[in-house]
Amino acid sequence: MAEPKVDLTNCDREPIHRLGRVQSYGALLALGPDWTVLNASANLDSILGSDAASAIGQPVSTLIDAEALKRIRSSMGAVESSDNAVRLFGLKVREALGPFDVSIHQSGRRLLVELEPKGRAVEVDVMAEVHPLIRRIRFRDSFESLAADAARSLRALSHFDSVMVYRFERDGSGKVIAEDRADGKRRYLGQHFPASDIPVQARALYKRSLLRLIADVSDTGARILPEPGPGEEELDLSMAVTRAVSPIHLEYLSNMGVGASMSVSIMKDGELWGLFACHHDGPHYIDYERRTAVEMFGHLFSYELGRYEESVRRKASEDTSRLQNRLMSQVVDGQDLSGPLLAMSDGIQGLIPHDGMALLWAGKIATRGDTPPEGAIRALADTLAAPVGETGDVVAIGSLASRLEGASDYAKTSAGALILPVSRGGSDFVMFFRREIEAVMDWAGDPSKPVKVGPNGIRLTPRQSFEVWREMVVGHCAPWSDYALHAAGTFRTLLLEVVLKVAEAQTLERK
Ligand code: BLA
Repeated sequence: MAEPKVDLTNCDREPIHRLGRVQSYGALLALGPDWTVLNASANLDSILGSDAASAIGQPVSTLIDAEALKRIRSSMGAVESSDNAVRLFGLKVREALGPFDVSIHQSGRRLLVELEPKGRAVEVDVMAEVHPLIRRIRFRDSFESLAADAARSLRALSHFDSVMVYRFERDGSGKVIAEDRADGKRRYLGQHFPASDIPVQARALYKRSLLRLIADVSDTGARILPEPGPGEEELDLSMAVTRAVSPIHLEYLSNMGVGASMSVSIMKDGELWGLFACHHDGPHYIDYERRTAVEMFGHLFSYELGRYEESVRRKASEDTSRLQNRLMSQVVDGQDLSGPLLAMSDGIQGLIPHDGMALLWAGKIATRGDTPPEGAIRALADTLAAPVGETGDVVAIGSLASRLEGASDYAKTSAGALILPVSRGGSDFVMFFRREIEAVMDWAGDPSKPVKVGPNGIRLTPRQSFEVWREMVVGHCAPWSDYALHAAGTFRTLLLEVVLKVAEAQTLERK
């Protein structure tokens, strides 16, 4: 079945796990239940010295020595699920050849065996190298320094020319939050890119398979034989370490002037939080054993990230209860709440970053900092009153223009809002406003302009990607983070308690 043509408008549909090719650094064999070779990559010859077409239909024992097969078989207990590959390093696959790193996993009903010649001149103990680097990754003062330390360590371990930490926002777009380069320069630090640069199916794969090596951007790879017949599909290479790369992404990398790329997933709570994106000027291969050490490093960083966010959360809840105590004491004094609440804008800044704050309380409006005009605040409340009154949830708005006419007039200073309904009737609100996201980038002298323009034009360069992202965010504020939403939820609960206390106090006064 012919796949629909993939272009820049339907990237999310490209079946990147079924391209029918492997990268040239390894050979792939697919075995049936009786260990007969059903598929072999055309480069079997250059990797193992055996012709791929003639290997098909033969028992695997014609390709791999009995001793090595025994080791493979005895390690197979660990292949419980297809997402769990067995790794064997330095295996003597054939007496006459050097050692291989081997990955074995189940894909559908086939067992995929991938073989990478180790070709190491000197024996190196990667685990001895990774240990001190891992010890260095301990959270100290700020998250930025943790990310920068990690980028530096990963560059030392992987020998790539450049390592970036790329963090996803809630909308799937991403930002480079750390960059460590051999030439000491900063090229992409602080820059944003649209979600489409890493399509959804690629992100889904990086959640299952945590390391992706693209060893040579100019390598078109080797075909897996035989080609599928009518009605048959290419092999599912989702978990294959030699999976070949989408031509669109290869074009992106080559336009970027990159010769090799590697990404390592950073996970948080089972979700893809970000990636280490590693680049090399020329082709760059690191063996499976070193890649495994890199992956371990990624795991550790993910763990430290979780600990860091936990500590931030703890501090936020301490800060919130301190705020609550302050508010409560003022309520007891019988003060009007608007003043004290607005005065808290600064204290809340660390929990909910904002440029302005408004209270719509018993029909009156009080504001601080940059907010939309009063009429717009009331109109906004009207659009929310009914649905919000029912669910009582915090509402995050990235672009007020999506709800209000004329919002572009004040978007520069108040582009988005976080709204906390604080009465059951749905008429009282605390609103936080945020100005339009900073979308200015200094690309002066940037070498990432197209090196050559490929079939898909210049869209496939970071500079153009940035432009796409910039167009998407006009009139938007920076995305409200999960953390701000969580803090807003806690803050709202606290306010409801305070409102209740005020009502009680007023009832008492009346008696
Ligand atoms: C994959 N795109 C990727 C990856 C990264 C990026 C890091 C992971 C694979 C790798 O390590 O190279 C994007 N790389 C970036 C960005 C920066 C960077 C943003 O260094 C910024 C500094 N890409 C596009 C468009 C499409 C696209 C428009 O820009 C589709 C039409 C596709 N990107 C694409 C595909 C993959 C990908 C298909 C998956 C590659 C694979 O794993 O097979």
